[in-house]
Amino acid sequence: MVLSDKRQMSQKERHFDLAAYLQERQTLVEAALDRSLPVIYPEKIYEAMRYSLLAGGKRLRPILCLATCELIGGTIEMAMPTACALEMIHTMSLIHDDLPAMDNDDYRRGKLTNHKVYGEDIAILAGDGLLAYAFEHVAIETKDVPYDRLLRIVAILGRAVGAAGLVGGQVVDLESEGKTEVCLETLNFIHNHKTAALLEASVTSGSILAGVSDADLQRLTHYAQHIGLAFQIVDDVLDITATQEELGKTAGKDLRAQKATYPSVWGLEESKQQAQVLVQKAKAELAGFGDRAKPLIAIADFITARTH
Ligand code: GRG
Repeated sequence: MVLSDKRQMSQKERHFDLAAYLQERQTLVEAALDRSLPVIYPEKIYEAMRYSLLAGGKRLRPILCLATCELIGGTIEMAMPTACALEMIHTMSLIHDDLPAMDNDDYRRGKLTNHKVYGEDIAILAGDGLLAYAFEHVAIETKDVPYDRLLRIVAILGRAVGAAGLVGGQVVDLESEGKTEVCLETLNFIHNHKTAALLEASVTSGSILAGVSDADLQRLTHYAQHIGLAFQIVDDVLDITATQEELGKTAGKDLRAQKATYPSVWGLEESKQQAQVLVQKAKAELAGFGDRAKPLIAIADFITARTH
């Protein structure tokens, strides 16, 4: 074998096909979500919950949960109920975020928002139903995991959702609306809570299910915090640069609402650079895991490369 063949071969071996990986994981997650929530009486609420839960989306949170569980030596089966619960929580937060009392959006994931189809009353209840069901689903459906780990998962999910997580971030976001001067500290608080908290819970819960050590958990937590903030910076950039078709929701909303965003503080180019720096820091946290961390490394790169 000549040197160039060898070089090509080792490049091939090193290559990780993220698109194929994401496609395969999305299919598994979609099927599990579909099975998780059958329609029973009263049908209307189950249909409303399923409408948003099965409306597509990247399924990034469940995929991260499955990936970290496997990284630490666990199985997809162990993590799937938690992965589904993370998507139920994420979906309920989107339903409530889209309500007229919050962001007042008509489109989400390329479809009419839940309240546009079912009305505000049912949309609120569909969100509440999904939130409660997420915890029930983890508790009832998780198999082959010691109870002490399961209890930690319940605590992690509760913290990520409540005032120390999504709810707290949303409150400060609402308070900051219309204010011309929002400092970087406040902006970071909002997004560390609204966006990064659930991504962190996705990464840590998967690894805890598999019995992660304290040292590895710390590395994975740092990885998640970095990609969480990078994800939001890119989200703010895409709100300016992407189309409604690409986003599946109204584009340019932040500018019109005069919302403080990373591009409004740093400008577009600096925001893109800051996101890159965070992704590099995230990947550096994975150095000790070797080749097993390839999916998490590729997902970190995907965060800055994504177009929706
Ligand atoms: C959690 C009890 C409770 C209430 C909700 C409304 C609210 C409190 C919080 C807002 C949370 C929120 C909407 C954060 C934005 C997070 C974000 C970046 C969403 C977009 O995530 P993607 O791009 O979406 O992963 P897809 O559709 O691909 O899943």
